[in-house]
Amino acid sequence: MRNAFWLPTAMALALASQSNATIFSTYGDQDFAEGTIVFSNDEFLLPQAGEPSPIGVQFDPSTFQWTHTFAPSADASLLTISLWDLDANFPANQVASLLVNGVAQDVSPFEAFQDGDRVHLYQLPLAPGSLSTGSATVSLTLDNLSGNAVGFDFAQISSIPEPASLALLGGVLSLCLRRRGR
Ligand SMILES: [Ca+2]
Ligand SMILES: [Ca+2]
Ligand SMILES: [Ca+2]
Repeated sequence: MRNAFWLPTAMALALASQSNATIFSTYGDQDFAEGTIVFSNDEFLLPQAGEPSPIGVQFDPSTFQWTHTFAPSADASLLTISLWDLDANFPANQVASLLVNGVAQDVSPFEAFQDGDRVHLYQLPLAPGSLSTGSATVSLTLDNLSGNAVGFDFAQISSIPEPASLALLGGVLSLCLRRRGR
């Protein structure tokens, strides 16, 4: 009986966690998973064919921007930006500024990974009301790269998983563990 109970519960948990975040807009498409090592500009650029500017490789210093459009929403939201080879271990901020609809965002998350040659998905919570107009123009300034090139794979705006759903998941999980322990 134990397995008969556990399997459907695990499936329910998997389904619940998948439906937890809503994707509002994706700019470009994801070609590299978090943590992928890419060895050259050419290797990074090959799968970017056909994607809109400024997807591709950027040099120092540069400012580039793109616009997300979506149905207006009051949801709390998360901006994910995938960059390759940011080399945040160099002094100062390699992402010097990030504006969303002209509002400056915290750039400290871009210092989180100090390794080079890898793709990282940087996740930035957006201020409440950021999705109210149905469009978000993102402007990103690179600086202090020491001649390095940085790849831009894709960007995405999604909802933040709701605490209520997480609490529900936690409750179901603890119930499962209690039953398994009997
Ligand atoms: Ca692609
Ligand atoms: Ca740095
Ligand atoms: Ca891409």
